[in-house]
This record gives sequence, structure tokens and C-alpha cells, in this order.
Amino acid sequence: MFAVKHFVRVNLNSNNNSISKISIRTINHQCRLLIVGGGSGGMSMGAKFAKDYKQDDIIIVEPSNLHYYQPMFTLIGGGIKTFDKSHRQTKNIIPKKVKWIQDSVTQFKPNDSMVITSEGDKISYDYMLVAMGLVLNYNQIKGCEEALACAPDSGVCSIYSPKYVSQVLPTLENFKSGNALFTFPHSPVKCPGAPQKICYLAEHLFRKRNVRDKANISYITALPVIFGVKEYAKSLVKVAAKKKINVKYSTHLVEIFPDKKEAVFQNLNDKSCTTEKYSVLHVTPPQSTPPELKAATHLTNEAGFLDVKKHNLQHVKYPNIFGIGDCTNSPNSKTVAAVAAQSQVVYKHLKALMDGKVEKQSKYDGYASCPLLTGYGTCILAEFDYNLERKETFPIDQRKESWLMYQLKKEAMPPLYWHLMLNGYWNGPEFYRKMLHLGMV
Ligand code: FAD
Ligand code: UQ1
Repeated sequence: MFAVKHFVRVNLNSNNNSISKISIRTINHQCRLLIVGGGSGGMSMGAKFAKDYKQDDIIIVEPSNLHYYQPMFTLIGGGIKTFDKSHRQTKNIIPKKVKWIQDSVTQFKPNDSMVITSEGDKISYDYMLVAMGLVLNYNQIKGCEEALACAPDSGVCSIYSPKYVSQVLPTLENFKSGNALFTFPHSPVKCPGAPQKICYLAEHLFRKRNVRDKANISYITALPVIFGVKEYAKSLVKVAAKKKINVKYSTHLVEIFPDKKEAVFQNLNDKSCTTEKYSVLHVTPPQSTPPELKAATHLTNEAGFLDVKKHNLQHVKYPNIFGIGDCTNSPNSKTVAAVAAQSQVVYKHLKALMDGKVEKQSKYDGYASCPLLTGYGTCILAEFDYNLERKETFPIDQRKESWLMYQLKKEAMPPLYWHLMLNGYWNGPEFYRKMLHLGMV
């Protein structure tokens, strides 16, 4: 790895004859493995590879000072955890021996095995792992950011962003009577279970606060189903019915009028629009891959996702590029649990390639998991693969609501993430599943 600095000083004569100086910084870096994005996927892969390589052989480019454990956002919304437990300083979790460049990649030049950052740095790599996640496009819903900025008074809240999550509980606690609406957008989303988890927690909170009989609760989803896996969907439809939550399908939020506390929804089948009054409106934002990745059309599919082979996450055109996590087009549910299962497979394939070998055994089967909180103290732990078939870890029927699964999500998952996954030691529950089923699965 080397870094060369060029400082170019440009003198400009402007029309009014004043002279200004602009310094353009160019630093050239070179590394064996470049990881773009230091979220769940980038950090855990950095930790795995750091064990095999020298100081600074691996670079992670990540703009944020803070690293979030996003699955905790749902628990914060329900008042089960506090915001301070959801994040750590990036500098404290960057794997030892990995060089952190605090910047964003703005351009990909895969034919030259190089990227350019927003500061103008050039990073050349032998191999690259793209782990840029999804961005939250609240701005695609008119009036939304304005309403979120005025929470809790506006009644509009969202667990999805660290910027807004702390206002969810106060918003739910403010509720006195009227409509409480929970949305699911017309786009891919990370953790597709989260929009309904917060709905179930809110329903339980309203019961605890003795305002449930004054609440008309609706879960309004752009999807034609409550959940993508049939067997869990059956259970969830029953949960929603038991809780008297109206479920509206194929409908998405398009506009909010914060001053009137009204929301406009569009039916995706007949395109008709309806306006609903709300006291509480929980927004799940439309999501997409980051604009810098979308712009790299030679790397992405039409929807802007990194185009990879679904069983090893190697790029379809550039063999020295791999992807992991939410930004790839592998058709799994976008979760940390999926990232964990992918990490082992990607590590084996990429490491073999870097060593001049070929990995033949390891295959990602699309495993993803979603702990569907159905209230305080209950959870349906969904686990499934590319075929949307159940792939459950525990020798119990996980389609049923369970206190134990709730404890797993609340107590076991955060330390597992911070201590095992971010140190490269958690590859998902496959090993435990085999053990608990006595090798029969
Ligand atoms: P991320 O962790 O989002 O990381 C992407 C990183 O890329 C970010 O740090 C970002 O700053 C960086 N980046 C973006 N653009 C650039 C750029 N141009 N240059 C450099 N870096 C860039 N999963 C579960 O398994 N279980 C759950 O219960 C669960 N609940 C969830 C609840 C909520 C409310 C949310 C929001 C998510 C939940 N998830 C859950 C999903 C999980 O958090 C994501 O699937 C996971 O974080 C994906 O990891 P990633 O590395 O792909 O993306
Ligand atoms: C998981 O592996 C994981 O990643 C660390 C999660 O993200 C927080 C999860 O929510 C779940 C449920 C799993 C799967 C783990 C087990 C033990 C079933």
C-alpha cells in the first residue's frame, strides 16, 4: 500500500479582478482489498480479511463517524432499548490492521481497478468488495421530511433513520385518539418485517396506555401480501386480525399534509388516490442503492443494484469485484442475518481467488432471518432461503409467537453483533441449526 500526495494550487482571476486560491488534493492509495462501505457487511468482512493480511493491505472507505446496529432501531421505537446503545464510534470498531479512509466513493472505474472519492483521492485495488447498503429516500414522499422534523407534535415518525428514531416513542406516547397508520413503501426495503413490527409494538403500547379502544390502527403496504414467505404470512395475518389491525394491500403513501394531519395514499392496481386523517403516521421510506453506485451503470442492474452471481456474490462481469449485503441484486431478504450468512461464502470465494485458487464447495442459499416482534414479549422468528422455504434454527415451530425468540432478539442479538459479527466470527446460525436438529437438516 502506498499513498502519494499531490497538492495542486490553482490561481483564478475572477471578473472583479480578485484572486482566489483553490487547493485540489489528490492522494493515490493502493491496496490488496478495497471495501466500499463500513456498515454491517463491510466491517465484518474487513475483520475476517484483516486476520490474513498486513497493516493497510485492506482499506475501508466509510464516511460516517458512527456505526449503527440498525436492528435496534425497532426496539428503540418501542421503548425497549435506548438510542445510545445502537451505535459506536467507527474509529473504535475498525478492525486492527485495516486502514479507514473517512470519505465516500463517488466514481467507480472497474476497468482500471480504481475508485475516486469525494475528496478526489484515487484508490487502486487488486480486489474490491462493495458493501454500500441502501439509502432512505424520505424526499420521495412530499411533505414527509417537514413532518418528521416537527415530531412528536406532527404525529409523523420513522424507526428507519438514526435522525428520526428517537422521536418514535414520544410520538406513540402522545397518541390520544384517532387513526394510527403504518406504511410499507413501493420499493425494496431493508428488513421488510420492521414496518409491521413497529405497528404491533404500537398496538401493544396503546393497550398498556389504555387508549387502544380510541385507536383505529392500519398497516398499509405496497405489497400484495403481509410477508413474502407464505407460512409466516399465514401466522401474521392471524396476529393482525387478533389485534384488530386493518391491513390494506397494494397501497402506498405518496404525500403528507402536516398542517392538516392528512396523508395521501395511492392504490397501485387502479392508481386511485385516497386521503386519510391521522393522529400517528409511521413512515417506512422508499429505499434504493446509493446514487454513486446507481451511477456506475457498468456495475449495476437496471434497478441500480450491484450485479452479482447469487450463489457466491461475485460480480457477473468483473471477477475481482464482489458484493455483500443490501446493495447487491441477490434476491434474498435484506437483513444483517443474510449478511452474516453471506460473509462466510464471500470470504471463502474471495480469499481463494486472492490466493490463486478456486472455491468449489461454499454456496449462499439465500438465508435470511427476520425476528418479527408481535408485541412486548412475543416474536415470530422467520428464517428462510431463496426458495422462500423455512430454514429454522430451533427445534420448535417458529411460526408461533414465542417469548424465547423475543429474548433472543432483545438480549442475545446485540452482543452477538458487537462482539462476534464485527470481529468476523459470526457466519449465521447454520452450524447451530444442524446441531439442534441432530444433523437431520
Ligand atoms: P449498511 O449496514 O447500511 O452499511 C452500508 C454502509 O455503506 C454505510 O455505513 C454507509 O455510510 C456506507 N456508504 C454508503 N454510500 C457510500 C459511499 N458512496 N462510499 C462509501 N461508503 C458508503 N436486519 C436483521 O437481520 N434483523 C433485524 O431485526 C433488522 N431490523 C432492522 C430494522 C430497521 C429499522 C432497519 C433500518 C434495518 C434492520 N435490519 C435488520 C437490516 C440491517 O440493518 C441491514 O440489512 C444491514 O445493516 C445491511 O448491511 P450492509 O452492510 O449491506 O449495509
Ligand atoms: C442473525 O444472525 C442476525 O445477524 C447477526 C440477526 O441480526 C441482528 C438476527 O436478527 C437474527 C435472527 C440472526 C439469526 C440468528 C439466530 C441465532 C437464529
